[in-house]
Amino acid sequence: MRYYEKNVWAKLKEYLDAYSRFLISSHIRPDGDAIGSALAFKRMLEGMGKDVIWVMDEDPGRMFDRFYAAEELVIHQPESNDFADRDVVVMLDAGEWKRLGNVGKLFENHPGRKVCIDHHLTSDEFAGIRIADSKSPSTTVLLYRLLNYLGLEFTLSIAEPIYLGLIVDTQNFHLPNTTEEAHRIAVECLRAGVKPYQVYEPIFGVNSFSRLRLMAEVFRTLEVFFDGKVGLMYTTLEMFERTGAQPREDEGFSDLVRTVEGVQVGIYLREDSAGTIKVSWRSKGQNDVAVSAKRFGGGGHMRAAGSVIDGTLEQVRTIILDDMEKRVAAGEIG
Ligand SMILES: [Mn+2]
Repeated sequence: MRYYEKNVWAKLKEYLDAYSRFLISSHIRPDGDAIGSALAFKRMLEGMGKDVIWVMDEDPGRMFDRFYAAEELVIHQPESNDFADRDVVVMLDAGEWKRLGNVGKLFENHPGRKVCIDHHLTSDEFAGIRIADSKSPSTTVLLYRLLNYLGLEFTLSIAEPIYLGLIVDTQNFHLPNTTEEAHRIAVECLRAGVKPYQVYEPIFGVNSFSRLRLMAEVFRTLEVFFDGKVGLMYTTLEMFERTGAQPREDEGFSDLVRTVEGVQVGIYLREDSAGTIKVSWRSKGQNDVAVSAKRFGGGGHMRAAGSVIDGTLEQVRTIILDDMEKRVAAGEIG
């Protein structure tokens, strides 16, 4: 553990010692790290005798079924949940309230203490504790560090969600964010009883028929620009309808654009609703796409960032490509 973290862990421990009712959440369209960090944190706190409610803005989807029991999660109903009795609200794997969807508004206005544990570059300012390490491969790695700091037992029920966050955010230990620590924690997870195949299979080993049909559609839209340095593809509402794909079945499409030979920045646009486009940037090497995402009101990491932009697909495609054209010309992308 790096020494600078001792202070923040000590501050967090003060909260853990002083309070007993926690409300935790992680980002919308949750991935393995969002689910894994919430579950690991919840179970760690429960092991300490705390009362923890895990709330999400939406159902995480079937692919995460094996990782938690239905009663461990509350899906937020803005009309009926206010969680006023909670002492502390904790945002995991997200740095900005808006990344929690409607839960974010609830957290931002909540009278309780506020905590954020995250590894993204962008974050909201708020009074409370912010534990953010953008060099950490996953948020679950931060929770492993916390567990060690607190001297808690590394049980299978905590190890499995930590491993889940690790394999999803490093894409099975191959992205540049994969560190020695990531591998060391993986070893500890296996020692605690995690079966890698059982975690891998529901996440990476299964494609629905409708997802593969959607994939056939999205590849038809693939284009490259600026001497092949930038790749772009998109999906429309109509494609989802035609293929029967569910909203989350385009997971990983943005990463596929980046695999095109020569492409430095891969962009994936998804029409979320008429007039709202989700943009995902993925890059290689030193190409920083968080810069572009921030320019359009979004955020993320250097090599993986996103934003939601109002406009038609054609309008958003034009402004995103304009930005790329300027950045390629300025030597920022290449
Ligand atoms: Mn993450």
